[in-house]
Amino acid sequence: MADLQALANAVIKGNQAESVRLTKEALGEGIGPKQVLEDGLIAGMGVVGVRFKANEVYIPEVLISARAMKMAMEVLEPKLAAAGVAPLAKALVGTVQGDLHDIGKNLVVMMLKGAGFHVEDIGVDVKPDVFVEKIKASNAQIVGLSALLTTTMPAMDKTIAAIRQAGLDCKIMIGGAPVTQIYASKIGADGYAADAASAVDVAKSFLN
Ligand code: B1M
Repeated sequence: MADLQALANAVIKGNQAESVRLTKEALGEGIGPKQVLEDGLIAGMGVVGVRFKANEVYIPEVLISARAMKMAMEVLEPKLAAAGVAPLAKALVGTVQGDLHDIGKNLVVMMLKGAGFHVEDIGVDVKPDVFVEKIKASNAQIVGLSALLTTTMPAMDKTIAAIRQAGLDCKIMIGGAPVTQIYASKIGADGYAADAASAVDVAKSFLN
């Protein structure tokens, strides 16, 4: 009998083979893909997020768990689509113009995916008009901007202005080492997250 707690534990431990095996086993036994996702994979990544925030695990462990989740998702995704299971929301995440740092942004992408969001990663050095174009194309409800340089923080301001100017109906969250809640409020962002796990909390708060 498939054990979704064991699947969650496999994700927590970052055990790719076991995550894939248990996902296949659960589906094979007729457990619905939504339940496998929520009680297995998302439950596991949720624990990783809580431990990361509490400094009980660090970036390498998060990356390893996210990799295990990704492998299992490859098995699960077609079944979710066939069952008509919708993601929590569509999110689009990028590093702003002039900035090439992407390690933190990639973590945010992984944690959001791990929490059940559909995420489009539009890369680094993204110009404001490209954000606008991609949001229009994807209908993303949540947009995440990352910046690691004090010199690229103003690009966040410009990007938010361009998104608002285009009249797009989306919530915008920002983050990155030099960014603060004070700055987020100043430039009109809807939310700020200090780390990748908190980015999930902020994204979920936008859903209410
Ligand atoms: Co750069 N760099 N770098 N660098 N680099 C810093 C950021 C710096 C602090 C180093 C230093 O001087 N001590 C400094 C910035 C100083 C400043 O602006 N105040 C700096 C500089 C100056 C530069 C260059 C200008 C150096 C040069 O060429 N003279 C240059 C700029 C290039 C450019 O972007 N145009 C540059 C280049 C690079 C590399 C390419 C070599 C490389 C980036 C590789 C890559 O990302 N693929 C690099 C790196 C690795 C760093 C350090 C060492 C590490 C950054 C990192 O990945 N941290 C960094 C010094 C440091 O932090 N110790 C430094 C780990 C990552 C997980 O953390 O990105 O903060 P972080 O993400 C966190 C949170 O911030 C948050 O969640 C993440 C995880 O919890 N978060 C979000 C991030 N984005 C978020 C978005 C959200 C929410 C939360 O919502 C959407």
